[in-house]
Amino acid sequence: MAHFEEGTTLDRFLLETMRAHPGATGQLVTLLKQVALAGKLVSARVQRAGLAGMLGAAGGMNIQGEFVQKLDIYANETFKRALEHAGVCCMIVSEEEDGIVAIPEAFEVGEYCFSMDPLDGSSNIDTNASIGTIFAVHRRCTDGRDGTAADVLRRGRELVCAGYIVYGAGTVLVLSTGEGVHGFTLDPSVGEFFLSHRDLRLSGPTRAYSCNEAYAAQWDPRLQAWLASLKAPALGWSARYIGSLVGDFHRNLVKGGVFLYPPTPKAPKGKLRMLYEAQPLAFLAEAAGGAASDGTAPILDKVPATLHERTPLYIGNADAVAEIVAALRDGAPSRA
Ligand code: AHM
Ligand code: MG
Repeated sequence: MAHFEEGTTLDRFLLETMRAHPGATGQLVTLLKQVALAGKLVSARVQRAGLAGMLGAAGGMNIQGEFVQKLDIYANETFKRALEHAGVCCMIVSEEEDGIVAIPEAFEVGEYCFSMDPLDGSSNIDTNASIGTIFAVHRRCTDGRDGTAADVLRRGRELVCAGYIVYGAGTVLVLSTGEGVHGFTLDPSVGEFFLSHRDLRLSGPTRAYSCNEAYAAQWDPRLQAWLASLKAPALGWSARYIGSLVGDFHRNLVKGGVFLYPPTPKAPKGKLRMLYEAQPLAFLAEAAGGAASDGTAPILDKVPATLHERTPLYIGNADAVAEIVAALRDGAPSRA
């Protein structure tokens, strides 16, 4: 892969990466440029939403709730509009839509399938905590004009690209085509993403966990025992939970850590969705040297049966994910 200096624009990175792959049609570059465009639009709207959320809090919960809902819809519509006319997609799947979103007849179709959670963690908007867009890109495997469920209900290892845009203190786009994981920070003064996190790695021993510990009593007792075993002061673990998957994953990718969303008796498959949350983040985790599991098998080896299928998720540094899988199988390790 070409060597990129920090400060390289996203456009230059995409074009030079494409040139390094003879035979590339340019459709993926166009797709990712449209993702970046939509991300800039949503980022601008999220920044204004923070202000509106503060005003709404004084006026009552209903207005605020309605606003949050509007922002979810805005993100969904913005990403759909940005991608449907570019001639690079044959279908879109969104957390906000029950079925496949077809490309309108007025537009050309392309070879890629785009799956997304347009605004993950949107319950955090009014707290000004990080939220984000998560996306997964498949190259279609069926013929015909429109893509079908068979084009996306595949092993995560068949993804050609995955990424997210986190709207936090800054807006950062993180992506991988399988060769490293790179982050680009939006400079709002010029409206451009610049390479800011080159070759992010999930390496070294983990010392931070992210989970909603209020649910712990409902988890597998072996997982509870693993969590309890981390709390010996000498081990130096910290808990860090935003309650926004994309924000928690980003923190762990930059600083190291493991995220858990285990199943409970009431939610035997957990909460998070396989196609547009677990698979793309697992693709990034593995490309960064980390791991992702549903508790028994790597997420990337699983095939979702439906567009909105849920999965338990353990994701982050490989040592911690391996420990969790072992604890769920054999019981928690002794830290003595
Ligand atoms: P969403 O996609 O509707 O925003 O829901 C998913 C979110 C994740 O971002 C986050 O990890 C999780 O829900 C938090 O759930 P909980 O409030 O149960 O801890
Ligand atoms: Mg989500």
